[in-house]
Amino acid sequence: MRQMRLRRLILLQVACALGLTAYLNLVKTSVERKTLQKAVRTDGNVGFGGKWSPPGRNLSSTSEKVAILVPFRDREEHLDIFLRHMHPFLQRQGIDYVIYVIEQHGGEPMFCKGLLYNVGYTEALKDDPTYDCFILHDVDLLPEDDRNLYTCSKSPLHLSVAIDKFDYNLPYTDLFGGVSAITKSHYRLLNGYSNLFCGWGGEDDDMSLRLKRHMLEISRPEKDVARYKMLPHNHTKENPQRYILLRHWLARAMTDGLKSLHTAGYNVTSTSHRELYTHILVNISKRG
Ligand code: NGS
Repeated sequence: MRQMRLRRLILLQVACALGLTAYLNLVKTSVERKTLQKAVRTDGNVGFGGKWSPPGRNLSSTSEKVAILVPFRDREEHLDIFLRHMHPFLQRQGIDYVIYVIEQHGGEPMFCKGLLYNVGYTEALKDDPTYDCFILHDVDLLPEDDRNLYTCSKSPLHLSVAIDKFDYNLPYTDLFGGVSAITKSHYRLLNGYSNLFCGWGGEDDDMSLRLKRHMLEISRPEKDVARYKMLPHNHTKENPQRYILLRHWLARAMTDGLKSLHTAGYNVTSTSHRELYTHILVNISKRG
């Protein structure tokens, strides 16, 4: 209490020196900072399984339901930072969301991100068929600006436009990797991701070609809003097959994806509701 009075007194003294406009700005900043601190502590409001809805939302509400899909393997320290950053961020935006972490285990040594997205999409819809929007999210990317809204639009959205690793510049126009938002119907129309890309690189470029095929243009928020910090990590093993796979993308686009998921050599080991996320554990057997 004493501290608050002291802070108000200091603010008033500064106000005399700076004038009324500057004083109002100072108060605004101080209020915003407090709101932020409060929001950072909202983890406690997250429902089991990493679910949250804006207060006052009821069953008849028409607001969009968003599933955040995060493919994952062996990056516990990233996941922890990611979850503690994302829950307050999404709640400040008033998004009705659930975070799904789709974890790979089993005999396949390479990380199969596209397949994990397809499994995440399918399992999330089993969990709740009313999702309208899917956010495809790397675990090592943290959004920096609350104005970068995690909702879907008519066109597929590429949200991670400006990453610190690339000096906040987009590396190339067709990039769809990192963080993207896509509606349920577009994801189905595109036949999801290819299941064949295991190891770093290419699965997002293959998806980008699928978008082109369906004349779906990638939309992007402004560069000064769509800013991300990338958590440091060792380079993931590259996929040596990626350029060969990309060369034949069109021949695979209709079949390889959601439609061939049942033959993709995986099974869901368990689905559990953890404190800050819904965990989908996926066994992927070694590819031929
Ligand atoms: C391209 C990769 C994409 C990747 C992008 C950015 O070269 O899959 O770099 O990567 N394409 C191929 O390898 C064919 S990043 O440094 O952000 O991980 O998304």
